[in-house]
Amino acid sequence: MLVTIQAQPYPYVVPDSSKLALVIMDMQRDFLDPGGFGDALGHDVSRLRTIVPTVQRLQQAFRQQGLTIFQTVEGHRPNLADCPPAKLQRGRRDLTIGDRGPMGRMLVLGEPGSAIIPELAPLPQETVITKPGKGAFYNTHLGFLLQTYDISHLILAGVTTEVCVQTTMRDANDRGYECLLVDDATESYVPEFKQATLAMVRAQGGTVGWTATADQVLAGLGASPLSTTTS
Ligand code: C5J
Repeated sequence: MLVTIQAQPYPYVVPDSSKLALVIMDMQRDFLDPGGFGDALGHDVSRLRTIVPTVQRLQQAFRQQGLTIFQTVEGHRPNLADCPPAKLQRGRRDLTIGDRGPMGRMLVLGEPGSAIIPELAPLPQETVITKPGKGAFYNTHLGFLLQTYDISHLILAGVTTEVCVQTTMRDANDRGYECLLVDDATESYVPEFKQATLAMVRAQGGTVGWTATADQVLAGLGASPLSTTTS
């Protein structure tokens, strides 16, 4: 099915919906819940929660249409062997990566804080990419999976807009993927950073790609813009 989404800076066209994937980034407790990594960095984590219903609507629409969904989780092995010293030393406050907080060791895979929030829990057949870096391609098999599934178009959602989402979108763009960032399904701890990222993405005729609202994406997919989920 041809998909046309009314986007900025101009319509985003997908020749066939089978080539489209939704990539939901890092909607994990460490970034969204009090006591997690985002909180330890001194951020107001409640800002990120505001997008959950919108991301759910996208997730539900993709599921209903049988389209591909990936989720990502930022996290490290328990021995932190995949965490470069430069990352470990950065942003040090009272607690940092690997330290024990109320949700277990921060940004360590398998700990309660690394889990995707229950509202967006993946289905067993959906792929979760664990990544040690900000971008979803670095040291992961996302590129391999996209090639395997013959995906060429990525719709991005999740957190945080200017860090993991933007890093992934720029990298995907360089790899030849056509990327659209859903502006009300991504959020940042710093509102100005989100707005700047959206502006940068669509500047110069779409340097990095497109932006659109969730309603515009759902309309393009022929899904009801008002659909909600109860889970
Ligand atoms: C950060 C992320 N901000 N998911 N990670 O460290 O954006």
